[in-house]
Amino acid sequence: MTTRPQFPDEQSKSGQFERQEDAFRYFISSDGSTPFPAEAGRYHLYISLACPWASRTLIALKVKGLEEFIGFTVVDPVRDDRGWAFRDGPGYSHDPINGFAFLSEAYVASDPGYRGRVTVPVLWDKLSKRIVNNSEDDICRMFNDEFTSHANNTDLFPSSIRDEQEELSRFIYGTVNNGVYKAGFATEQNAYASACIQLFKSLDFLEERLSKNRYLFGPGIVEADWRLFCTLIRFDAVYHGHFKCNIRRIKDYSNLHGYLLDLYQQPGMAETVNFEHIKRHYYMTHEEINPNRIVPIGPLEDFTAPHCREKL
Ligand SMILES: N[C@@H](CCC(=O)N[C@@H](CS)C(=O)NCC(=O)O)C(=O)O
Repeated sequence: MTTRPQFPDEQSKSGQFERQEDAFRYFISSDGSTPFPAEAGRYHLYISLACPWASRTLIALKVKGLEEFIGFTVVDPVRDDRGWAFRDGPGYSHDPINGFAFLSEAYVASDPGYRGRVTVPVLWDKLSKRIVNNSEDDICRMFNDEFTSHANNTDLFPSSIRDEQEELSRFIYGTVNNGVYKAGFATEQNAYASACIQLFKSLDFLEERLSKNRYLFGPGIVEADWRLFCTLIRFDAVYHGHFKCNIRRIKDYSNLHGYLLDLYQQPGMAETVNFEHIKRHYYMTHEEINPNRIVPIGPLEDFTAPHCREKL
């Protein structure tokens, strides 16, 4: 039996979830080589604190010290059939830049014929009044490389590990970040099982890798770490139950769990995590998976506990 898919246009015949491509891929440049120069105060980020992809851009913004130069607005975590909306509530707000009621207005303003899914994150250009980019990978890269006159010199993409980081990031994206969605949005038992098994194989591999090094590439935190963090922090609260990724919890992995606490305790990072938004979003928005929209109370977790990773 095939169940109803969350996104019918992104479902293969064998029940696999196949994510749409990001639609807007313009680049901001520090040297004026593109129509979008890296000017302070010109760009604005629309995000959801529930979303792992969007949260990664907020993390990059903070890690690079760009908050003063690029503002951000958080959408209502609960999405209905009108898509992401701007409303005032705890941790989210109306849109102070354009007064949009729905994020779809930003997509239509940028491409009146846009027919795809309206997703976060969105990087908006206040001057040309359009979306520059809605790919979190591109946005993190631009924050790291292009705002050279404004950002600090933390390097999330060191050139010394360029190829290895790209390879590991692809692997984390395919089997972990998107792996939980492939399991959760599968509409056939086999599609679910293969995504779930691959996900845990990858977690086992990362657990082993993190037994030797404090972070994925040694003593310094890079983009691949934040990419993994965004899935790990949501794992026990939503992916384990809601997406049925329940072979183990992150709590059951000693290295991954310590690593997760360590990253959470980095300056400013706890502010990027909002479990109210995370749990309400997933459990209340995906009605195909959770029709009664009940949001679980647990799990009880203390991300401020000692992580004991300094010794590595
Ligand atoms: N850009 C990301 C995907 C971004 C994304 O799917 N964000 C979700 C939130 S977690 C979203 O906005 N979904 C809106 C929708 O499904 O209608 C990618 O290519 O992997």
